[in-house]
Amino acid sequence: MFSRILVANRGEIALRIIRAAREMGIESVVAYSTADEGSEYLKLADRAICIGPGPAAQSYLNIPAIIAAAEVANVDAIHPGYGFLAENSHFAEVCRSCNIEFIGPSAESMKLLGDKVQCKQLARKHKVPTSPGSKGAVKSEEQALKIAHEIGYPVIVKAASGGGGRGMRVAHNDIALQSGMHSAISEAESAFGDGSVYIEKFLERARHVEVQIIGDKQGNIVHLFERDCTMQRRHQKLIEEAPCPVLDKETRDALCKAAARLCKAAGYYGAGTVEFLLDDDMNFYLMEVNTRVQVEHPVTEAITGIDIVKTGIKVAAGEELPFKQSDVKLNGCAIEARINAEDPQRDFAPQPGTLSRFKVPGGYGVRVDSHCYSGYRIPPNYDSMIAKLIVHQPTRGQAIACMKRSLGEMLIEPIKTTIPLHQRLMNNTNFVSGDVDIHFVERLLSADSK
Ligand code: MV4
Repeated sequence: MFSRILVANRGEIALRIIRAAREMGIESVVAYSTADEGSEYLKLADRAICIGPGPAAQSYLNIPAIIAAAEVANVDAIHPGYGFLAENSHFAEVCRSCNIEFIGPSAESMKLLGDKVQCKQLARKHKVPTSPGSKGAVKSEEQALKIAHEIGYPVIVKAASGGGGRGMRVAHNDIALQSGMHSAISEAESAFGDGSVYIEKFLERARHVEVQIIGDKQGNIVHLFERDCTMQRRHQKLIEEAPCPVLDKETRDALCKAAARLCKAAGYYGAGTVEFLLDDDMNFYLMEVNTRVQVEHPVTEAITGIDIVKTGIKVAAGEELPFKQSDVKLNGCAIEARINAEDPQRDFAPQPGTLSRFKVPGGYGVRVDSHCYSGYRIPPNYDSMIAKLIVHQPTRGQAIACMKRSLGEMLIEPIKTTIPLHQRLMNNTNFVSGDVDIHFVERLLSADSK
């Protein structure tokens, strides 16, 4: 096992990793930017090393600075958390070439799965359902129109190197497809330095359902069931829950097995997530694979009793998975609400500033993952998530009741947060009955302004 690891991230996920390391008897060294200087979570690590100024490009994305910190601290491994460098295969390669383990998959499987065209080809080869569309990258406008006429509108143009909704265009007709192709290509070129795009049938009413998987270097892959992340806005998830409330046993089994099969085919190890769209007829289609630990991993930890962060560290150190697929049992229902420092009244504008009061709920089945406290200053440089409130109860109805009670106890002052929106959603009849799709929150909010 590792003696010491570097945490190349900040905020709640840095704290999550520091805590896991401490419980495992591993020393943690946390890298931080000057914008995070003085933050309490830094004191919970064994050591904190400043890697640069506030802007992420000069600190949390600065590979030479992170490697220098890792060398100075003499760590055995680097945990990238999520965001920043977590899905950067070049970073994984650099770490390993410096004889520092990257806590995550191989650079090869990151590259393979991170390229959506290659990922989709691998999926088709292994009978993982995908939305009908181009077999590979689409090179010309004529080719795009031909495919659209074969599969029928609406279609979606996606960047091969995209993800999380970046570099996508939906088209309902030829004219929109022609302009959508051009804007998707130029957006992909400037954002990812790779202008390859592909086309598929656009599913109009679907849920976002994703499968947690974890693999070891011996080639074992286990799924930890699914999460439903349908409640999102502008590709930012708001609420995640496990299991998916509308899935039957047979579909769940097929979905989870398909995800594990795809990861096995990619030679995957570490924690990962296979994202799908699920339609009303219980058909599922691969969207993309996230080769990292995700924000919403705690709901899966709750329903399986498996610590995903600790298991990820163990497999990175070369240990075999300590459980088999048949050991993994789905227990109860868990819901996570992402508490963001945003003003819903001002189109969710970020709310940096100092928290005069930060009081979190507790009690049976309640978990709060946050690096915040009264007196904490939210820096303006990073994303606005300040806490995750996770509840776990035997049934979904009880989980919703527990979430309402917990949201009611949470006191965050003086800044605006997404708590009132969560309270509204927990009382929404469509959310409660499970009658929602990925556009639900945006439809609800746009109805407000009418
Ligand atoms: C889709 C889709 C419908 N049909 N693909 C969004 C992020 C990225 N992971 C892929 N995404 C989608 N892919 C097909 N074939 C719907 C989404 C999607 C979405 C699209 C437009 C506006 C909002 C959306 C929210 C979630 C998912």
